[in-house]
Amino acid sequence: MRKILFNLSNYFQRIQLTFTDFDLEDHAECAWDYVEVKDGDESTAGLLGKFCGDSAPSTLVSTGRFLFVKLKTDYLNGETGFQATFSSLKSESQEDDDSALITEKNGQ
Ligand SMILES: [Ca+2]
Repeated sequence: MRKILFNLSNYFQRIQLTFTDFDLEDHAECAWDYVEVKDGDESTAGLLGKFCGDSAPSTLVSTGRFLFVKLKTDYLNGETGFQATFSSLKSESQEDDDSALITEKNGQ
């Protein structure tokens, strides 16, 4: 099992994860091999999706500065796995803060 926790230092950023290549052992409930993506850190986070098979999930975006990715594989029938890229996005609250600052400056 492999685990990756994206943890941005900026509280006002979100993480965008895009799968560029995806092939895991297929199963109707993804019981054997799968990627699990959670919206937050490991223990408490809500599930954004659990994926297997050979069609790449669509782009996922966290609501905050954490995104957790877990790859689980068993001892049989491995495929090539996955590749993904990530980038950080400004959250809406950051944009609100920016506009508040601008308003404040204009008012001086
Ligand atoms: Ca397997």
